[in-house]
Amino acid sequence: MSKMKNTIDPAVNYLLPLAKKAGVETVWDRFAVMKPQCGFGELGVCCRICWKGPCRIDPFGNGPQRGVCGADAHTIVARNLARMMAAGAASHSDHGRHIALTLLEVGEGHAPAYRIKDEQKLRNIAEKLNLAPAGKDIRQIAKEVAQASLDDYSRQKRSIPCNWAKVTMTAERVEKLVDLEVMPHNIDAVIAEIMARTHVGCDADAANILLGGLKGALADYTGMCLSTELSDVLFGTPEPVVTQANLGVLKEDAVNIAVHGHNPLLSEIICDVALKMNEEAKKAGAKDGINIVGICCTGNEVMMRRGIPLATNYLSQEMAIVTGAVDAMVVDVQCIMPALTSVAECFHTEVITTMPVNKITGATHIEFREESAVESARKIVEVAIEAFKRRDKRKVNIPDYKQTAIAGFSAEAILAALSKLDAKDPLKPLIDNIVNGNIQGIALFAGCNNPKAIQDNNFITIAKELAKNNVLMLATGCGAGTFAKTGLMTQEATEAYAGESLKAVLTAIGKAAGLNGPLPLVLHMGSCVDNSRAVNVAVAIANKLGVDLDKLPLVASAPEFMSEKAVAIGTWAVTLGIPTHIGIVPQIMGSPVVAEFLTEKAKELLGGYFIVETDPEQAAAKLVAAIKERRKGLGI
Ligand code: SF4
Ligand code: MSK
Repeated sequence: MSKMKNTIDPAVNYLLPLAKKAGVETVWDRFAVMKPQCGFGELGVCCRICWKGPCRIDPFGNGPQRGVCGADAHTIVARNLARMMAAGAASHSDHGRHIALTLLEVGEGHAPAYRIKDEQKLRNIAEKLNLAPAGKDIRQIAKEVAQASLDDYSRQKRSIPCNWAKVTMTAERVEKLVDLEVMPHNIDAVIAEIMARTHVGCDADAANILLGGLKGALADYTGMCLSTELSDVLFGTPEPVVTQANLGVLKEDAVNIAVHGHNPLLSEIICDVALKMNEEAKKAGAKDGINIVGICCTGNEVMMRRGIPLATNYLSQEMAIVTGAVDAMVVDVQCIMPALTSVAECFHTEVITTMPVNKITGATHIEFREESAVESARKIVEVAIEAFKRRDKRKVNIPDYKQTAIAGFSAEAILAALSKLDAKDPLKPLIDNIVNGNIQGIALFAGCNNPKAIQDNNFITIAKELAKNNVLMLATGCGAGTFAKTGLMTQEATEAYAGESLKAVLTAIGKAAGLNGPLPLVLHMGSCVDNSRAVNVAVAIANKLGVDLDKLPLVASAPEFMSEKAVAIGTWAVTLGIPTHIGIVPQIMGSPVVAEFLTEKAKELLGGYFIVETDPEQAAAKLVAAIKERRKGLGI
């Protein structure tokens, strides 16, 4: 039997044999020895919620059909799933809280490392949140916006929806979600409610638990919206920028610092400080000074705002260290493999953790605090320079693979490009082209990599197929990393893969916007939290057409997802009315009730629904069919 390929990334394929030779264990090695993975876990029918368990339900009906307390497969699967949504919401929303608190500090005149970079955006947000910003001092507005955002973590009145959820959806969707009682009033309370209702002896009705889960997913959405928008205020709203992606962006003659994780509060300051420490790096023998590169979503954050090259995405983070050229890998929160420190043992790389809630055994911990951000960043860069001095040149193997990538298509940047075609009504050219069929629909690619799929392959296969079918594509997270690494975020990719009518539209917009050719085939919208940017665009279109999101020819796909955050994102996409494809079999199949709820009942209730398809070609066909169905519904 032939072994399944691990990846289609040429840089990773170059490095894997070197890792093996050096005795470095990778994510793929660990995945291989984990197989066969537990069948009960795969189906979601294992319960460890109390210590009368663990209990597991026999999926074939021969063994136990209830846990010791009497919970059946449906209850167990629904509880496990809802808890994943709560964890996803907690992660994104904690990130959001961190940003909102920093904005408050800036408004109060503390946190000297930060400032308001996009005043206009702050004013627009204040308008949106009905804070009457006219005539107010910008720092006062910052305080009020921060406070209105933090209210979404503390409101006790259940009848008042979260500010950010309410102002970022269509009015019809808000009403629907309020009626269904899934609209969050307080992010933290909703997460706590999920944990409470899934405690032993509580909610045992699968559908009711799932509704609780939807509320948790919407809490995730809320945290994500405020996180994205307030990050733009502090660090600037992304605009298109040309950069490069894949491990070939590492430089042999530079101190290479990889920033990895999610929160721009840290990486932005490191970038600022590193610029000023180039001379110190040169004195240490690095003739090219300091080279910052990004990994995962921190990579997306600094790529779209600063044009910092992206080294790689989730699954190949260890490979960055295997190049032997990374002097420091600086991590904050989420999606950081604990294995990094073991890989680093074979090299000179310093893995530096920075957050009090995120330490890794074997890493150097340099705590990062907003009030002393510059000092921490300086210390981190100094450690990287010291590590560079210890670098073993014989171990350096930088793969000669990198691609051009155009990043930074925020909703504002897309509207700005469109306004060159119609200054008064920027959405009109886009909507006209959707209505006349030149653009058949819009697809948002999101989510991670997962060793259960060949790395990057699902993303690329589906995208090429959708391009042929004239679907406009947006991407975030590690999916965006995939497209950046593989050259699909370029004008050349549009020429090569877009269907004729899509190509004509992308060319018309690109030329009007002053590019010497079309827009890239896949538009880079940012990190995981930036999925809300795609919702901004979709809601603007829906409002203009006078319909809700569940009528638009809009689909989402997370073809290689793995994280709890991705579970939450996929679920809020469905809850907002979007058909959402997942390319990894979800751990819910042990309950036909849960599976049916998410793939069928959700459609009746919310308009959105999950499409589960592991074959990328079939998945593309199903996404195109979903778009066609929506077009038919609109009579276009
Ligand atoms: Fe078993 Fe019920 Fe405890 Fe779950 S909650 S471990 S099913 S006894
Ligand atoms: S980092 S959640 S692997 S997208 Fe946002 Fe990538 Fe998924 Fe993490």
